[in-house]
Amino acid sequence: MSKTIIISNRLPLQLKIHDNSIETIPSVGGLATGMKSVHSGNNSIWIGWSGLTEGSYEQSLQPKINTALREHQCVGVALSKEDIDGFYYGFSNNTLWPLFHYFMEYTEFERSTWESYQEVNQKFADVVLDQIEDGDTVWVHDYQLLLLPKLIRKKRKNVSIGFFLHIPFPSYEVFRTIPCREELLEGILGSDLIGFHTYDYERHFLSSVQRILGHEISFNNVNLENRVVKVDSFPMGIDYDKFYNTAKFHNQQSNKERSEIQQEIDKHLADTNKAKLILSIDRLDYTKGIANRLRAFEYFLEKYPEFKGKARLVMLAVPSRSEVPQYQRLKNEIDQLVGRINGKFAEVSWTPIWYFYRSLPFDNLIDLYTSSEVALLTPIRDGMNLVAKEYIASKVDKKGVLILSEMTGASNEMSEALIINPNNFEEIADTLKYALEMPEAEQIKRNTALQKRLKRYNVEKWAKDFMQALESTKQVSKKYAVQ
Ligand code: ADQ
Repeated sequence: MSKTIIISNRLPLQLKIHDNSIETIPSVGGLATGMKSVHSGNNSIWIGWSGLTEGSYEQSLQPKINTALREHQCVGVALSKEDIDGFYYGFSNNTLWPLFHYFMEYTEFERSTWESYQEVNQKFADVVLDQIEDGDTVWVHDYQLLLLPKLIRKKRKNVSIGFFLHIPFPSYEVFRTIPCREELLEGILGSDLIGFHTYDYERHFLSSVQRILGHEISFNNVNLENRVVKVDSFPMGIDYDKFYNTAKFHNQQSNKERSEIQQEIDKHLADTNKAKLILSIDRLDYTKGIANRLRAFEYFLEKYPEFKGKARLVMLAVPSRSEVPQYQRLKNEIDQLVGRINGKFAEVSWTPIWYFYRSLPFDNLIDLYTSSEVALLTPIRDGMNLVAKEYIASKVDKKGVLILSEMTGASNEMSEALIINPNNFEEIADTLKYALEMPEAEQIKRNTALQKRLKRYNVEKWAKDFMQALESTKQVSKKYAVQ
């Protein structure tokens, strides 16, 4: 019986070693949730790195680790610290991540990290080839594994391969600057189906394929000598019911049952002079436009001083890639900006910014979503941005205003939000004023339309649509085989 193999850089669980035993903590992230319908029963396996580098634990524990992974239908790819430095921090996050997000000034190209990227993609391929059989279906995820589809296809002709990119695909003019552009495109083209969050990313990819490799494109198909590769957009959704139902449950909880953070928020809301809360949540990453957002908020308070004491920015930044100097510099910049703005505007009874630099448990995240009148999300570039969708899904009473950067994939599907250019401080300041004063009836009207769409196109539907499209490419391949 044929099976499905999901492959991502990280496995959907975390491993913890306690003396002689292994604890597995399943991930609750969007991808793991979305894959539930695909990664279920005994008919699928998930291949990826476990998060433990070779040599960081006793070798005698390896059989136990393998067994623990097997219980979750997972198979680990063994990576050394050098692999992680070169492949992950190096080529993936110092070359591909900034380039694909149009941060060309941050993009480094080093032969050694490119070599490490090729070696690690080969390591993934070796594990996959060990597991795969004719007739199986493979779904490869994201920018760390761009070479993998071709490496699998080279050895296995009779399998279906899908690839999905979670970040933007840049325009041809940007993509062409990378020295290994042919190898990257050929790597992805090992697939039968290639998926992006938006139609724009799809067009950019097709344009690069045509102009760099010279392949013929018809509609959204790439015609290779002996195969057709289908390219399409699949905007990723969220687990809508989980956010909506948890928010509903929190609204019904008694005071005693409420989390510490919610009790603090309750105290704040009980204050008759309460300031409205403007929420922002992201990983601390330069693509998310956090520094821009702070400067725009500062400008807003200068332009509309009547909001001093009446509005407050609640900014949650999740530590991310904190070993990379670029990210450390960004953290310093943000610390300074928050300090400067708070120092400049604070009053005895009001501080303009509440800044949290940490990861919060899911329940606290929901509390923040439900308690904020406005969400201000200003990425400079973002493949999709799930926070925007989660904020709207958590608004059980349909009240709340989403301000969203036009540079996110999510803005394409969320036209009822207030869409802004993250570099235009004038526009952000005016939009913030508009959002804080928006009548409730307008909020409800906008959010009713947004929620309807998000509920229908949830993450499960996203995974199902992709798998169905991959299945239908098999028919096309068969036709080619006959001709
Ligand atoms: P990310 O860049 O990580 O994902 P995003 O889509 O916003 O960005 O997802 C972040 C996730 O982390 C959300 O589900 C959110 O709930 C969670 N999260 C954020 N802050 C948190 C906190 N403080 N504590 C706990 N959880 C927190 C990449 C791409 C995106 C794309 C996704 C999915 O960069 O563009 O939308 O993959 O494809």
